[in-house]
Amino acid sequence: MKTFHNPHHALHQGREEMFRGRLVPCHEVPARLDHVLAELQRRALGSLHTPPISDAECEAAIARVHDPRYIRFLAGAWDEWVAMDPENAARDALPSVWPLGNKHAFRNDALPLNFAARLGLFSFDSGSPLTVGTWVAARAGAACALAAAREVLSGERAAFALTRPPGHHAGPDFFGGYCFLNNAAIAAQALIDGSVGGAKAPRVAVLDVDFHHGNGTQTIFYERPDVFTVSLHGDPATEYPFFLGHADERGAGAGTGFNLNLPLPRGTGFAAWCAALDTAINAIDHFNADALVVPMGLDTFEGDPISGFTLKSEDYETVGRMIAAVGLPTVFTFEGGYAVAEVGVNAVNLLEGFCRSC
Ligand code: OKP
Ligand code: ZN
Repeated sequence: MKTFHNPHHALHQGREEMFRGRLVPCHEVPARLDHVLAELQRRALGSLHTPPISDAECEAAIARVHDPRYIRFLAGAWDEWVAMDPENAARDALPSVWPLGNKHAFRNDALPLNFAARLGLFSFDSGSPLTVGTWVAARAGAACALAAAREVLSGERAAFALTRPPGHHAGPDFFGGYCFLNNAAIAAQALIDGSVGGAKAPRVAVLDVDFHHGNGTQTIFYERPDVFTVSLHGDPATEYPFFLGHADERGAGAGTGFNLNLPLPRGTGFAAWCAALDTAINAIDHFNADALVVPMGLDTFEGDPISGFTLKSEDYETVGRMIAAVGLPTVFTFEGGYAVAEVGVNAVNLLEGFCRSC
């Protein structure tokens, strides 16, 4: 299996996030990816590559998923931020004001001139600092996702997009939850669009195993019958991102029946988590997908500092085997996992479990 890793990931390095009423050091740090890369090398699992994708190809793939207005904002945000005040170069831009979606409350159709207002319009939390290298890092991450999708279109069984910032919380026109571009959605759309000798995967399943609900991916594909989005996650009644991820969200319009949420209570252990994974896999089998995208979060780990499940390091190998048993060409994208010292072992355990049984 090839891993496409993001050579620019460390250009995105947030200083602080708003967390329980204080600014605290960011949980989503460059060392996370470095640990995964080091563990892949140590265990010689597959081969490591930087994505062989041009900026133009990459931006075309991003534009298949994200709104032009949002992409323009994201690409220019840092320069705007610094142009307002040269001292901003030493600070990250953190959103702090948002238009509610409530009827007759605030408008989101008029694009404000004010930068802080646009930062809020295009985001949903104050945990996701925008930094000097956010756009370059996120764009290179999308290239990893596209490269992994192409690898699978060329007939390979699987590929891994090892990138940060993560992606599954990013929607068509918003960032949040440490995510700016939805790498899993970009991979899914690239599989559907096809290329590499004309190969296509017209039906794609997304199996999100991160602790947090993949709200961005759900939103992007909510009205589409060609992408079956499935997420197992902490119950949004108590867990981030709180406002989406309930079991009754089944898709809308032509997409009705093509979203499945399996919320689980805080404290869920491996046996109950596995039972939910089984349910997810059965539903995916029934959908008859041509390819699978797995937003791979390792924050279900017992030692994760911001999450609430209790999976152990050795459990991830079983998870990998179960995902392999789906029998589909598979793209993995790196998502959460904030027990930094363990995230490499946990990620590679999962991938090794997958590779061993296919
Ligand atoms: C990202 B991924 C809000 C901060 C709350 C955000 C968690 C994002 C997780 N002020 N924490 O799904 O691992
Ligand atoms: Zn997460």
